[in-house]
Amino acid sequence: MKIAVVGASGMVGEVMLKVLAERNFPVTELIPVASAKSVGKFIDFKGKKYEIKSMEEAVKMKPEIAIFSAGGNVSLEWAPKFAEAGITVIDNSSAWRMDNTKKLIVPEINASLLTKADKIIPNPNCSTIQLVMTLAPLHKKYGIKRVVVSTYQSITGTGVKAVEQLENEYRNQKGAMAYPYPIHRNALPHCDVFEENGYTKEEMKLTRETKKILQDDSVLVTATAVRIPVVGGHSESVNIEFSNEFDINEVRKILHETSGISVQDNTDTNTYPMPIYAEGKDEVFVGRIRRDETQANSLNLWIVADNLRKGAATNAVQIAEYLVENKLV
Ligand code: 11C
Repeated sequence: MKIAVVGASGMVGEVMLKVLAERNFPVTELIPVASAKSVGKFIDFKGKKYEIKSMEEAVKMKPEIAIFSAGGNVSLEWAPKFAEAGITVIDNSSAWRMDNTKKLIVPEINASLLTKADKIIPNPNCSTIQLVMTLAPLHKKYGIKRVVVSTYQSITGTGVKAVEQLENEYRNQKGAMAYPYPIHRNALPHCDVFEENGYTKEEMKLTRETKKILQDDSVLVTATAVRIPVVGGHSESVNIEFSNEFDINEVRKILHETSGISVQDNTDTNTYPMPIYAEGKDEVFVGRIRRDETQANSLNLWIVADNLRKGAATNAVQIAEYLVENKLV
C-alpha cells in the first residue's frame, strides 16, 4: 500500500506513524505530508528516511490511502480533492463526521458498513470512540435509554501548544496560552468551542456521534466535557440507563469478551483504569462497574483510553487495515 500521512509532524501524525509501524501495516511507500515550513525535510519510518511532501505533490503521487490529521479546514479543502483522484481518505478531524453521506466508523462496531464507494471515511472524536466501544455491546444486549457522561480530558487532545502551556505553568514560566485560563492545578469545563445551546462542541460530539455510530437516534446522551492537567488519556465517568434489567456480572462478562476492551475492576486491590497506565496502549479500559442504586436498570462505570491511540491513530489504522483486508482500496 502506498499511504499518505497528512499532518505527519503533528501530535496525532507522529503516533500514526508509530502505530502503522507497530502493527506492521503493509506500507510499500510512505508519503508524509505537512505544512509548507516542513516540506523538503525528512522523517524516519521503520529505519528509512522519507521526504515530507506538499498536498499538491501527495495527490499527484496517488497513494491508495491518505490518513488526514491536519485539522478540519485542511480536510474540508483537501479530502474531496484526494477522493476525486481515487484516493481513500481516513479523516481524523470533525469536518465530515456528521455528513449524511459519510459513515462514522469504529471498526469493532461497524466496519462492515464500509464499501469501495466510501472515499472519505471520518474517524470519530476521541472521547466518543472510547464511550461507544463500551456502549455498543451493552446497547445490543439491554437497550440503552440514556447516558450521562462527564469527561476528564488529556491536554494532548488540544495539541502541542497545550502541552507547552502546562509545562510552562508548571515551571512558572511565561508562554503562549492554548486555553483561556491556566491549566496547571486547574480543571476547565470547556473543551472545544461553545455552541448556541450552551454546550461545547466536544459535548455535542458525544451526543451526535454516539447516535450515528450506534445507528439509533433514540439513545439520549448528555455530556459535560472537562479538560484536566493530564497527559496519557481521556477518562469518562458514565451513567447508563437501560430499557431492560441487567445482571452486573453479565455486564462484566460482556465487556470482558468485547474485542478492544480491557476490564480493570477490582476494588479489593484498588484496580481501576487510569490515564498513566492507558498511555501508549490501544485498548479501552473499563472499571468501577457498579449498579446505580438510585434508579432502575442503571449502571455507573469509568472508561479510560489513550486519546491519541484508540481515540485517533489506532482507530484510523484499524479502518485502513479493514479496507486492505477486504480489498476495498
Ligand atoms: C479534545 N476530542 O480532546 C478533542 C480532540 O474533534 O477531532 C479531537 C478533536 C476532534 O479536545
